[in-house]
Amino acid sequence: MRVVILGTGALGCVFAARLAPCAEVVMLGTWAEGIAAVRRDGVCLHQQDGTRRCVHLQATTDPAEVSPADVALLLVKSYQTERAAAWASQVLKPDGLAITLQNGLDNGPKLMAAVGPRRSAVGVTYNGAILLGPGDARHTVRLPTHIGATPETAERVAAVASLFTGCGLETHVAAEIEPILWAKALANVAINPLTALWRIPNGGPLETTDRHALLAVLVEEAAAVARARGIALPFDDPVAYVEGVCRATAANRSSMLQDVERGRPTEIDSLNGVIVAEGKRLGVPTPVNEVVWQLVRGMATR
Ligand code: KPL
Repeated sequence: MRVVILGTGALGCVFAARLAPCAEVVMLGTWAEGIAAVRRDGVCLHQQDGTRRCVHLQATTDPAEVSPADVALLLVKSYQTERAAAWASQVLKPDGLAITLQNGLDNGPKLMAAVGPRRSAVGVTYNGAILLGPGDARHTVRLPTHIGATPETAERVAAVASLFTGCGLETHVAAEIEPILWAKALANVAINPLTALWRIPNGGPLETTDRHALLAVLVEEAAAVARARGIALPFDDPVAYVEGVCRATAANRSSMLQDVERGRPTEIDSLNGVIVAEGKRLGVPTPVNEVVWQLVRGMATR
């Protein structure tokens, strides 16, 4: 199977390095330094035992150099989805499948618009990683991935899930992806901005009652929006669920904290921004999400 990974960030490196022994993997991205490093040294992963393993594979900034692919995996930042989706449609075989595993609530429709519903799938990954340098990452959180299937995509999604699982990236096929997507988003709308604003790891929001109180309000507002949309969340207590994500990923630095530390734009518009917009549309108040959204938007980027 030829798998094109769109994105050279932390998770792009993790998926590329882990899938390379089982599939023909190509990394496609716009970050010239990241692509150059992979071409030179391979994509490198720091293991939990302290060793570092590099895998050589094709890496390019030019979609025209990529042979038609069975799978295009979107792991770019949510504000880069349109361009990545256009590239996916350029590199995919007519019966290929483009899968978004990105953070955010607005990637699926953008992907579908570019490649068509028969060639797109929405997924959710709980894997976490830290980018240490161009083409160099540490896989910090090893948790499952879920990919949504429709009757039209079921066979291809099952093949991808079995490939990923066989390569050590536990992946499940989901008949209903929306509840899983929203569940993860509830964690992201609280953990990501709070860890980025306070510069703390994922376990930090549970450390004081003040921090926890803000986490709980963010989650409750977002859960109210999800329920108003008719999403059947896969738990009764959203705050307890997000506390569990904080504990399971306690030492990880969230992707938004890593973005802020690098002076890069964040995914806040696709997270709290969507909660605020959906809240307005559905008549659900989201004042705390709105303030946090503006606070993160106001942070300086280089
Ligand atoms: O998805 C994440 C992220 O950092 O973006 C969590 C679940 C918070 C793990 O770090």
